[in-house]
Amino acid sequence: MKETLIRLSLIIILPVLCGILFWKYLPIASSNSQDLQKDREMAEYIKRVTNRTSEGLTEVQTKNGVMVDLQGRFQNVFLARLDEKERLRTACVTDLEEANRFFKRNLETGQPLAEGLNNEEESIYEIAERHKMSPEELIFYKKLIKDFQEGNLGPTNANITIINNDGPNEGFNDPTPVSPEGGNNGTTLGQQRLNVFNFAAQIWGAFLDSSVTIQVRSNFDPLTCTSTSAVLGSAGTIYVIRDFTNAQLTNTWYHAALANKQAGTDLSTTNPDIQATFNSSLNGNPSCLGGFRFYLGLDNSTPSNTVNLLVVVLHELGHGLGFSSFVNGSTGQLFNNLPDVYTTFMFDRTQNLYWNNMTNGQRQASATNNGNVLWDGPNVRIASSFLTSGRETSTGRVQLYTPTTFQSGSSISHWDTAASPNLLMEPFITTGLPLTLDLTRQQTRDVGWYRDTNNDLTPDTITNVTPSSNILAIGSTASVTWTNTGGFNRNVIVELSTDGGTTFPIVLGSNVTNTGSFSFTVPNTPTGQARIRVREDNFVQPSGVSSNFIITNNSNASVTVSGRVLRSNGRPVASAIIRMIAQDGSTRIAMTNPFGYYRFFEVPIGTYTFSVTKKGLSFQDRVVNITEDTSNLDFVASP
Ligand SMILES: [Ca+2]
Ligand SMILES: [Ca+2]
Ligand SMILES: [Ca+2]
Ligand SMILES: [Ca+2]
Repeated sequence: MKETLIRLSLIIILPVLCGILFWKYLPIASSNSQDLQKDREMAEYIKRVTNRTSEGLTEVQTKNGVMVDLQGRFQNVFLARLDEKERLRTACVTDLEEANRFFKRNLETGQPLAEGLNNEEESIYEIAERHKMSPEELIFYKKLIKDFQEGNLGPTNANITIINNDGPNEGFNDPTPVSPEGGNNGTTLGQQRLNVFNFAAQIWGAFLDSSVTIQVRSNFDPLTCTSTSAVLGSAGTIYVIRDFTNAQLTNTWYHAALANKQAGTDLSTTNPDIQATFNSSLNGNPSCLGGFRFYLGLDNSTPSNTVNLLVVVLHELGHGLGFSSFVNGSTGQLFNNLPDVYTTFMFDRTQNLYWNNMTNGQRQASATNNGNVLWDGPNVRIASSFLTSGRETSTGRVQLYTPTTFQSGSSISHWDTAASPNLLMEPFITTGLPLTLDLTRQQTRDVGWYRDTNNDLTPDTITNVTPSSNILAIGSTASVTWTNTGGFNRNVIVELSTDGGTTFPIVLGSNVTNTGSFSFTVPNTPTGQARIRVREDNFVQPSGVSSNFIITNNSNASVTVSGRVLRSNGRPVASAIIRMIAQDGSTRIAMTNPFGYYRFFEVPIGTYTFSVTKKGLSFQDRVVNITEDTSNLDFVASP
């Protein structure tokens, strides 16, 4: 498919979480006392707002718990400067030392930091900023590259093998000597190309689970080029398949690698799964894309006049693994009159229909319904909130690329260019894409790359989610434990519901290391219907939910419980026996008066089973969380 290179101007969006300081200074020593005075003011400010001690702060007991005013401390500070070429540089820092490094001088003394400067960390800020990554992300990828070079990248749950399909002395076998760049230590052009492919395979392989090796038949060949445009490469599944053993959907086409995963076996031993072909002409020759070449570094630092091969390969592998539809968008016809798994998640909000339920004419119209065709998969929906555009806010669905003029190869099988921040699977490769596979990971999970750490064809699960007590006091430290099955060990998000599990709006901890337990401070959300959910961070499954428990601010208090016992016709029942059974089995008994009323005094906060008996009548037992005075706990006899 044709890819177009678009150079975007750099737009800096400062995260709102950070305080913003703009200090227009060149990174040189302060040359006069006035500048030094301003530097010292800034240093004072940074020290104050990044102060991470509670010394001198006061605890105040309020009606809702113990409160500490942080007095402006514990903030992150976003700094900006113009560099030697008057380009904007920004960095989010957490202490004065980082700020000094960013400005390349000691703000308190004016001394340049050329000597003591940690160039490595300095460049992390610069590179991270330029590529719209956080320094943490950049450090993560630097480590990934190091591990790759040392051959110990992991965990790898799916093996992706690059099959070198080139002839002697060309493509992956091109013997032209090259210098190392961006962590790629291959000594020939061919080796470096192969290293990029293998690195992309490792990044995808570290995310996906499959017991079947994914085979990518790969070539570098001379492809179309003009002085202003070029085909970078193309890739796709080598075959589609349906109704195989364990297929999640019947009568539905699947990409080869995904089908093999679900089947647990290589469904075509004669065929690899994905074909990838890239343009060997993009080599700096001015007649091909104005002299651009592929950047073969692994560090996502794309020099000018280059195209980042790693990003393009990650993108193309994404298509081959499941990010593509097999519908003929210009006619609306399904592939052999049956849907493919991708189309079952395509939703047209104008027609209010999924693509697999449309007529050819409806699909044809939908293919150019710009901005109104959405990916509707649960994993994408739960993880898409980082997008500031290209997303339906109310549902989390994400727009697919359906421009008003149908573009064969680009339309349908990409995210909409409206998505921001830019996504790996947008149709145009832009600089600054992270290597995280962003929402593509959720998309692959939606189409059926379920988490299966031990590759036994049984999805991983989380069970036995249990809080440390059935009654948690607001402001206290509590914990939750859970059991991972199938070897599941990815980071989790721990969320709280206050409505019995209908919604989980409170995040207790995100990106939590999966040790099977997690401690947290009980938030100020009194409820008798608290539940904790533990799930893979950023994904719907694996997931486990606790039973209801109580969050209260008066756990030592006791309350009054009262109500009425009635016949099914609404008339009162006198002399009915109400048993209130605590979780430790202790039981208290009350009897209704002639008007059907009963009452328990001095009931400790807790969970109780209520059981009502009266000769000739039958009542359902009820389990109730008692968190406050309760006056209308009524029981009505079964008719
Ligand atoms: Ca070739
Ligand atoms: Ca095969
Ligand atoms: Ca975009
Ligand atoms: Ca499993």
